[in-house]
Amino acid sequence: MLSFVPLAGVLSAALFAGFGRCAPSSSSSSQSDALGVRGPGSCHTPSNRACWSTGFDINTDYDTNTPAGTLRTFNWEVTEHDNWTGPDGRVKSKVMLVNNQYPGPTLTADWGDTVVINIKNSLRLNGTSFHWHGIRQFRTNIMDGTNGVTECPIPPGTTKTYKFRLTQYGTTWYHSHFSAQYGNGVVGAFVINGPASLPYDIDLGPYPINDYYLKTADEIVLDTQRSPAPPPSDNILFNGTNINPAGSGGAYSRITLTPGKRHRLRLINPSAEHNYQVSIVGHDMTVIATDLVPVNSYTTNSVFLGVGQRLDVTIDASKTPGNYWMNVSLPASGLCGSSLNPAPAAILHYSSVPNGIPTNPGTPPPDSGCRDSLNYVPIVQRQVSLSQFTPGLQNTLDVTVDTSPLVFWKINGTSIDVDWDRPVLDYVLQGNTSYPASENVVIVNQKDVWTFWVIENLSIVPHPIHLHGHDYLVLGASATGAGTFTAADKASLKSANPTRRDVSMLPGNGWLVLAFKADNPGNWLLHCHIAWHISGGMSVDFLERVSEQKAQISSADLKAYNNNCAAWRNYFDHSGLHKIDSGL
Ligand SMILES: *[C@@H]1O[C@H](CO)[C@@H](O)[C@H](O)[C@H]1NC(C)=O
Ligand SMILES: *[C@@H]1O[C@H](CO)[C@@H](O)[C@H](O)[C@H]1NC(C)=O
Ligand SMILES: *[C@@H]1O[C@H](CO)[C@@H](O)[C@H](O)[C@H]1NC(C)=O
Ligand SMILES: *[C@@H]1O[C@H](CO)[C@@H](O)[C@H](O)[C@H]1NC(C)=O
Ligand SMILES: *[C@@H]1O[C@H](CO)[C@@H](O)[C@H](O)[C@H]1NC(C)=O
Ligand SMILES: *[C@@H]1O[C@H](CO)[C@@H](O)[C@H](O)[C@H]1NC(C)=O
Ligand SMILES: CC(=O)N[C@H]1CO[C@H](CO)[C@@H](O)[C@@H]1O
Ligand SMILES: [Cu+2]
Repeated sequence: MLSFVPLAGVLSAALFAGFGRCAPSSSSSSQSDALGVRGPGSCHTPSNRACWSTGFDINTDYDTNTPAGTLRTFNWEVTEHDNWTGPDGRVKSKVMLVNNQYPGPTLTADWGDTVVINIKNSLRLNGTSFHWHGIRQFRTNIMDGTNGVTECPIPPGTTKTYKFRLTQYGTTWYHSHFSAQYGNGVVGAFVINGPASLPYDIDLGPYPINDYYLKTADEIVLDTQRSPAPPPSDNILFNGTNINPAGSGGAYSRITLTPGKRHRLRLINPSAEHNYQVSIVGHDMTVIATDLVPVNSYTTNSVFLGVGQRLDVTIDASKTPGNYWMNVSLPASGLCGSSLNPAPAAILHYSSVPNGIPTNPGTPPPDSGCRDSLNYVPIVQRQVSLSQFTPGLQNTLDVTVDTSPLVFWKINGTSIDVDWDRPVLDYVLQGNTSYPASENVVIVNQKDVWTFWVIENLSIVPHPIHLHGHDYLVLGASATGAGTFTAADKASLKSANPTRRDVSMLPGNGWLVLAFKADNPGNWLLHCHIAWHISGGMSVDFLERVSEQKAQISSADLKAYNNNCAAWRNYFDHSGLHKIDSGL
């Protein structure tokens, strides 16, 4: 884990810190800091996290400016394990792990770096494919890792290389997009160091909090095909660990705070299903980034994280030194997840006192009703003109669910069902516009304009809606039960620098209106991030600027793509195995 050496107490220095441009200095973006990490210039200090390197700081428009970076290579192997004793002390019949770790290794790099990740698939039967959640993949759609869309799955026994540039910075994660495989453990954190909107002393690193099941993801997929009600989780893990609620093992996650210092914690929700609220007894959190978008600091006593979302927060160790609970609470409706752990928690421990079990239970935060906050204000601003938004059939995507004979989640009347053997990219490369209905494509041809989308929920279940290849503007979301979007609702939308991120909640029986700019040719999924829902078909595929896609693929990437597809077809078509869900 990376942590910056605390050079100065920022709790007082914070008063003087603005978002000022970096002063010119002789440092370059390849300079080393005290820990030997390449990237930040000498200006990126605890009292001035807003600065990164000469010419690059928190105000830099990262969609158009990227610092020079370095090349970093990672070699990972995905393996399968039976009767694996998990972190909460109980045995799982099967897991799939990256480099034998759960969660998988953290991918750490700097803003502007190019990363190369070689994935060796050593699973027994399953293919795999690695998606880099929230990464813009600017003009590198072929590296998006969505099998059946941008690539064929990687067959067992082979290696595939992903290579892309990090134009954004902050906290994200990666996961398999091969059916619900990430629920078996093929998941990890992804940290891109860069400037921050608030000074802090210590970076505590990524902190995933996720639902955890003793059944395999493959078993739960079958269960949720028969009945749409998801199973309760067996536990909720904090940073990969917890005691188990049966009291038969495991250990609490302990976060160590240094008294008097400000800490940055990178919260990630890599769950299969749970959307939850996080609070810390006696302590506020200050949000400084929503997904990969830095925001004006926003102090609150609890935060909501839907599946796939990240919030970078700072925590001041300014209270009486002691041990404090960090709690997760699920909405009382049960529609956003339920757990057999009735009081999931971790411990915040001040380093100046002995470890211990906290005694103050604190007060539960208000029930979020499974709605996320739209109060976050991005530092690099975007705005749209609502006069360019005419709600209608051409931009409305309705979500419905069929429950008989099996459960299918649909968007715009169709459950996506990708063809692992023939990704959508094949059609694009061949100039074949006869896309099968089962690919659920939505054509976006206009160049560099803002496109507006109304997602309407015709189900009572809230859904975390994720878009690949773009951060989107959250123009508005209704109250729960508000029904469909009407012309009158347009007046309630926020068009001037609204919250921007890559996952936002669609309220139950309500609507979500979002906008993204058609500035990145590619095939990009918009899907519910509940593993059981996308497995059941809840996705569309935006075919963005199809005519420009082929030209942006290098001949080496094209060759690797075709070789991998040939190897996959050779494997799967003779394996006797069958795809049992959408494939995503
Ligand atoms: C896993 O444990 C089960 C039940 O104890 C046993 O039947 C099975 O053979 C074990 N599998 C392996 C691969 O060890
Ligand atoms: C994936 O692996 C699991 C566990 O071995 C197996 O049950 C399942 O059939 C496999 N699915 C595919 C499509 O390969
Ligand atoms: C999370 O776990 C990792 C691996 O055990 C550890 O290195 C890291 O310090 C933990 N993070 C926090 C914030 O405690
Ligand atoms: C926090 O978790 C602890 C341990 O499970 C529990 O005793 C306490 O009631 C919880 N507090 C809140 C506010 O949820
Ligand atoms: C285009 O794809 C469709 C569906 O796979 C196929 O039937 C058709 O033959 C293809 N057209 C051409 C010209 O290759
Ligand atoms: C929804 O599907 C219909 C065909 O069933 C199609 O005509 C329409 O364009 C689709 N909507 C969008 C927004 O693509
Ligand atoms: C707003 C809206 O259309 N709500 C619908 C949600 O879905 C249920 C069941 O499909 C319908 O009964 C509601 O009318
Ligand atoms: Cu969903």
